[in-house]
Amino acid sequence: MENQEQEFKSGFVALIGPPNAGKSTFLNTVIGEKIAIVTPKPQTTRNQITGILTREHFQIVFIDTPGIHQQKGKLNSFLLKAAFAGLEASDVVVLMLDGNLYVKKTYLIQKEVSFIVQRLRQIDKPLLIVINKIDKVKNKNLLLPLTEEIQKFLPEKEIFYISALNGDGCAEVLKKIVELLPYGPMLYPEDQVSTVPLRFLTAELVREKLFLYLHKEIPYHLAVEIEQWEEEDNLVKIMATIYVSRESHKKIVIGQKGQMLKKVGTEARKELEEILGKKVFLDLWVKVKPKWTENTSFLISLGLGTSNLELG
Ligand SMILES: Nc1nc2c(ncn2[C@@H]2O[C@H](COP(=O)(O)OP(=O)(O)OP(=O)(O)O)[C@@H](O)[C@H]2O)c(=O)[nH]1
Ligand SMILES: [Mg+2]
Repeated sequence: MENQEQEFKSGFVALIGPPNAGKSTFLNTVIGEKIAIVTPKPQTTRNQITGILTREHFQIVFIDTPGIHQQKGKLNSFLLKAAFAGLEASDVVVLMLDGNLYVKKTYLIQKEVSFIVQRLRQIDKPLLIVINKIDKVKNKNLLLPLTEEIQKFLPEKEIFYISALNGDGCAEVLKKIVELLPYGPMLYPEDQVSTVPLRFLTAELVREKLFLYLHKEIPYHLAVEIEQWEEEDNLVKIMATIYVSRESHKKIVIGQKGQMLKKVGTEARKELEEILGKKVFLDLWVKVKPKWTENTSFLISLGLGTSNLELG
């Protein structure tokens, strides 16, 4: 028994990178469950989201983080804080990059990643570079110049090529992470896959559908808050508010004859029913809250940019 404990490895692994690199997709794939919402739009993730992978000899606690970018505004500064806090809390760092984006535009890497690299240089932690979306790279020869470009500013770091979408290469990344993890005890119960509370996941699922169906600036100016959560025998009654920053956005979120809100509500409800194994009654309301993205106390009340690690 003693020997077994000594061999057990555990720790936190931060998933960081520019928006839209596939961090949340990777998290869901390796955990085998949908924990983090995923959309084709950048800046989908707004909090630290944990995914826990437990096997006989290790427990990896992944911390998915908001994509790092340098846009201005209070909401963005909250997101950045959450991303860098994830980095600070981790034992191993995975820098994820969208390989398909950069094979066409290698010049972009320097611009997008230098800000992250600056931060990485300030901390002394094992770092893996993961080039994602290689299922989309038809000509694999193009990965060579991309690799050389990355090595210019991140020399001597091991580079992995994966598809988070179909799982190719993910096992090799996991194997390397386990190698780098410190020895230590199990941090969470072995059957726990996340520390994300169900209420939070519910709000996220609603936000995911809104992100999928709404365009331009609207997704970036909305937030979802769960107002009520009542459980009965085989039914969960949930009331949620969708905050938008303008009256014109409210009209679009509701849609003609309420169609958009209905579509969003139905899709989120179906997914929730599967997760909860219960019938769900989901009541969505839309409220205008002007300039909420610049309202510090409101951002705090929404729990934006924060970690849910302590809730484990
Ligand atoms: N083809 C392909 N698409 C991928 C892959 N991984 C992620 N995607 C897609 O890329 C988009 C962004 O994925 P996310 O997982 O939300 O990216 P993210 O890094 O978490 O983005 P933020 O939360 O905005 O920082 C989604 O449309 C995914 O389906 C992959 O391996 N191959
Ligand atoms: Mg994400």
